[in-house]
Amino acid sequence: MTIDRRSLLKVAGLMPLVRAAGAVPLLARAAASVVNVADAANAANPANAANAANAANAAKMAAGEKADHTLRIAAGRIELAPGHVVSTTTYDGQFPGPLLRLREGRRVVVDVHNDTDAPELVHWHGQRVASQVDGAAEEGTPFVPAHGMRRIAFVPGPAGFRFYHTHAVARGDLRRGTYSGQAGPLYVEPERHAGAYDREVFLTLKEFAPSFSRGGDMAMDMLAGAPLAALQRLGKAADAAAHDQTKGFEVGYELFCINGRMLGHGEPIRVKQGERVLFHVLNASATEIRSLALPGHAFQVMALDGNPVPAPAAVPVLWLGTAERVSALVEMNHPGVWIMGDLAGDDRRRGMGVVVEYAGRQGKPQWLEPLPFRWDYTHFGKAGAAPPPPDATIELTIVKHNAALSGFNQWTLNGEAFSMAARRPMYKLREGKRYRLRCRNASDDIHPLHLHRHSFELTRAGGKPTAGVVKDVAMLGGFQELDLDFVADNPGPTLFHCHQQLHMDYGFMALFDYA
Ligand SMILES: [Cu+2]
Repeated sequence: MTIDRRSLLKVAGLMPLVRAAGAVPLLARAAASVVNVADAANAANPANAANAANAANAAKMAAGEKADHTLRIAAGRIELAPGHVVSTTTYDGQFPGPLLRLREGRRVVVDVHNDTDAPELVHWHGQRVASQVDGAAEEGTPFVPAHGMRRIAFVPGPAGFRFYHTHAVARGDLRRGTYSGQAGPLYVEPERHAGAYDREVFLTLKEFAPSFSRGGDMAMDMLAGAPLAALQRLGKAADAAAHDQTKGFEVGYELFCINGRMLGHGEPIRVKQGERVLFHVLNASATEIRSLALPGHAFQVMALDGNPVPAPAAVPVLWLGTAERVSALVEMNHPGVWIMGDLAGDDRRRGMGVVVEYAGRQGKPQWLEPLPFRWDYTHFGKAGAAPPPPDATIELTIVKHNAALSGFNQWTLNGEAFSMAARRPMYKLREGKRYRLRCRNASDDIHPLHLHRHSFELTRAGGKPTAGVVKDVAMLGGFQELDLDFVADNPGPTLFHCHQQLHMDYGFMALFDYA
């Protein structure tokens, strides 16, 4: 089954109309049936043509201008499997939210309606947008008022696999923030396509039915690199100084799903031998690190967080911190009926997987445990290349204070927990300069670190120098260091934080501003 690339581009503007599971077989049918409608819609919308490549500027939006996309935030119920219906807040009544396909450089107008009782924020994760549009109150983005609407406009980019999600603070309310169903995939179509593949499949990994517990079972030994003694000493000192010697709350989940369906309850991904499938995998978890394996198959990693990697490489397992994306090609060369799923057996048995079924094959889906494998970003980097030296290095030392806030762990960066009341910029950036964030983790947790409105280049991970891997979220291992370089090329308040909802809600944030 081959999707014609041109047809896909043509239906870009209509994708929000395709409701339901977000898997690409649907997309393929849509491509065949609505191309003419999409063309007509584009032609009928002068905003698309007239404002192509214009800078996003809310003030310029004519009152009568038609929105290219509408998102509706509302309480709803989603059926993950028969007997497993969850009540949560979603976009357009579905989980994941509709796959939005935008064109790089072509301005879009989006109307965000909020039918809930609480103010909301939609964050355009991984895109180079203005602070007013980005969807982070910490940066000054206005809320979408409860029972209200906010119209925004921006120029999509950079090209690649992005996503959108709520940026509301949840703290102790597990119905709020990224614990809810407010997440959806977004693809910014590049001007030119690279890579030979037959079809694309978008997979959104997500847990529901959260609850608090003491202690967690987060995978710890899956990242390359070794703990640093100096950071372990810092962590020990913080533990000794804590008033409460117990561990803080963690979040666990009862239900797990891919594209909104538990393993065995969604449509299988139907493939043919010899087909080359490009999987776009999104970890939309609030707190968890996820893995994905397909027995007997290798993933050829082509892009991380939507950005092509310098050295595509084959791996047996994908590992994704919260909010990370991996685009990986799989050559379907091992016929059977397989479970593509998480390595965590409990999570897989409670839904974290999807069946891959070869044409003409039947039977019970099979799972085989892959050999142990450590995830190493530098595998995909430029070998031997040295990144340009930064103009300045910003050191950030991360410390956990056990159960310091009513039983929740508190997080500090250089001794400071982020305060929304103060919103004090930790550092003033100069436009055009290249900065290195040297992140030092004095805790045993893995932190998926996220920089808003900018992409960064990994320059050292797990103790190894690297270059050319460009991301917007990267996992920092327990008691490890991670160097992230970025160019200050998008003025405005810019948020840096751990994407683990429990961490960001309890101090693990820093605000940068431009001088
Ligand atoms: Cu964290």
